[in-house]
Amino acid sequence: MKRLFALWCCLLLVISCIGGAGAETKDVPVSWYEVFVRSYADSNGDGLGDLNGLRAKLPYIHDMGWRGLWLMPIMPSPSYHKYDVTDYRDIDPEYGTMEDFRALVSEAHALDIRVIVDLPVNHTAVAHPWFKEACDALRQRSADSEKTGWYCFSQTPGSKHVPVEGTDWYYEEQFAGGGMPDLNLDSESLRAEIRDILAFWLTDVGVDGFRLDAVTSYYTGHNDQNIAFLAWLKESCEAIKPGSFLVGECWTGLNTIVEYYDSGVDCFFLFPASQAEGWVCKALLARSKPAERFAASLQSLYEALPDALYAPFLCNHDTGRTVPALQARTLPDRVKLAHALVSVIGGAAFTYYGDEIGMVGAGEDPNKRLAMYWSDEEMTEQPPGVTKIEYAYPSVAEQEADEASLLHYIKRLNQMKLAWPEAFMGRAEIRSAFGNVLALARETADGPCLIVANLSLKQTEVFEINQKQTIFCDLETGANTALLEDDGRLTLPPGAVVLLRSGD
Ligand SMILES: [Ca+2]
Ligand SMILES: [Ca+2]
Repeated sequence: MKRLFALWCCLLLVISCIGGAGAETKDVPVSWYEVFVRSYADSNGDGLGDLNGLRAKLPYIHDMGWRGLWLMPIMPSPSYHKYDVTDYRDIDPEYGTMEDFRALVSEAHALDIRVIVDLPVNHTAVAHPWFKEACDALRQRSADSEKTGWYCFSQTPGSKHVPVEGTDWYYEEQFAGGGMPDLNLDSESLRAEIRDILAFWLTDVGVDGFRLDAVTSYYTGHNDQNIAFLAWLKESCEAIKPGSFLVGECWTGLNTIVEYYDSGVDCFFLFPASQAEGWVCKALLARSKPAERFAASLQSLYEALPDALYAPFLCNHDTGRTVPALQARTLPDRVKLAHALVSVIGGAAFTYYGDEIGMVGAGEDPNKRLAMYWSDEEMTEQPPGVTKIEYAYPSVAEQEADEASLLHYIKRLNQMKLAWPEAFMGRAEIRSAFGNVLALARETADGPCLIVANLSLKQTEVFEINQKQTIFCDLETGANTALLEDDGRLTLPPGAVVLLRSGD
């Protein structure tokens, strides 16, 4: 075991010259929280989560250690999920008013929490006035309506084409059956409108950026055009409000995600690390060599995108929840470790609401968007269309009363990251990956750090650490704590993640 860290000291000198993530990422929060407002917290007793309900939970979010907040769409929409917008400059009445939202943003900022909103501009709702005006113009055969140029109309039928009633025209709809006509993002006048919408939210309302929905569908099958449009979005936001944060949903493999970073958009969700088939779950469910497996995945990321801001996550509103993916209904320690490994990857790590208490849900979309389980007394209505309502782990109230709970673990994880954010930002050097133990090094402004993780739920071997290292922070899934002895031997309890720094 001694060989693992034999070169530790001299290698540190090497990485101190390489450096970490770019300076521009330094201010980006390392811990983000995704919220589906409808299922989160209800303030007015109508059963639906709303902005004032969420605002009342900001102290909880802050106390849990999240410093970034992504709200799924809050603009007016006929659907429960609101990814089909009818007005890009307002708040859905189910969620409250623009004044409610301004108050939410203001209070979040006072708590040092950044707020980004979902921006679905691949498509609108069929009920959007733009689309109605466009269809009316087609029916009246008035070719001069500006709005007909804002959608992808065609007179050729196709698998993604839906007839426009009363005409011989079709509209393109990439998300079939949703009543969501695709916008024609080549239209100069539509781009001017989108730019105004960006300015409205960034400058007038004061949000900190956007989560960009369905970026591979802007121009389906044409990554180059998608990337060019994203570059235009990023440049527009920078011109409006420098430092605006953009994260894109590019639901593809690593090679394609790498290409999308050419757009200049701050980051793209790291789908290859997420879900049951992703890096984290695969490593933790492996029969052997979890550290080698996980390290190989990390190495592929660090080589492909050495200087990027990453956006790792385990699950979101479109994917199955983490607990079922990990086969961990009775294994909270495995869930804890999975959350830690997401953060170990480095970057702006996103947690989906409810994952901090091990909520479950898979299959139909509404099952993945269940009411936040605050307590048996405090919950919103379930989303329409839900086919399975199940809570495998205790409520927030119960977990708050239990120091050993998943909730308290997530809180400690976020606190560890807040104490030394740079230790969890950007590319790392893989020091060692052997059996169950992974060791990663990062250079930070406060000196080099070493993260050592036990990827198994067994008490581990003892490893040798350079004697100038001290434990900065340690995170355990159970009651036993990591032990660094004077002779440099480090003992790692089950699932332990230890952050070390150079001794003074
Ligand atoms: Ca409500
Ligand atoms: Ca499209």
